[in-house]
Amino acid sequence: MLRLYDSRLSGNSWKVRILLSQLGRPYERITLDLAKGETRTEAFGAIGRFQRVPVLVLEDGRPIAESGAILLHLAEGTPLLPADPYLRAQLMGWLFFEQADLQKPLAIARVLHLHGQAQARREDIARLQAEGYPALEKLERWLARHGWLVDDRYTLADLAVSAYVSVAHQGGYEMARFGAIRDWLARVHGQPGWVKLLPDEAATPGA
Ligand SMILES: N[C@@H](CCC(=O)N[C@@H](CS)C(=O)NCC(=O)O)C(=O)O
Repeated sequence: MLRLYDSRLSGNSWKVRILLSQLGRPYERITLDLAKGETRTEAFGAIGRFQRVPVLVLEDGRPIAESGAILLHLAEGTPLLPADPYLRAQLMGWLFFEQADLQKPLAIARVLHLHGQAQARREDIARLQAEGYPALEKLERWLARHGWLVDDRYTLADLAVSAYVSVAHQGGYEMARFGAIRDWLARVHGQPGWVKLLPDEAATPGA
């Protein structure tokens, strides 16, 4: 059976859990405690070379690190990953944009808020938001003109990009100004098999 190493609040791992659910793939979930340094052990380093979650271990024991790599591997041959090379390039463009421009400013601001450091680290959060807002604005501009990120339908790009955007408000981002993003998130969250990050969490910001 597939084995997923994740952590309770990891948005990158959440992407993989959404995809596994949408593909109906059973898996064993091993939730590490980041605060206890469980990703830093030698044993975990032997499985995940970057010592971060998510890591997926395939049925034959081979591990895959990096959420984007895991998503692409799992989605191969499914409608979530177009076969057409141009559409795939478009899709990967969104995955790279998410990792390069969007994920860190959203994720780190969120972690600081969740760890009660919003006041003490407000200058860091302001710097992160100064990076995060322009990326959100680019996403908003695209979504104001398109229903989906690629191919006019729900794909891996929507799944991957939406994860941290869904929880951006937890990092102090004011999301009310992003109407097209809000409507897109509602469409993404309504996809069959989509799962919440935490069972008791509201699906859509503000909901
Ligand atoms: N680019 C990586 C980022 C992975 C990442 O940042 N993982 C975080 C949790 S979301 C983690 O394991 N942090 C623990 C650490 O860095 O020690 C991916 O997309 O998988």
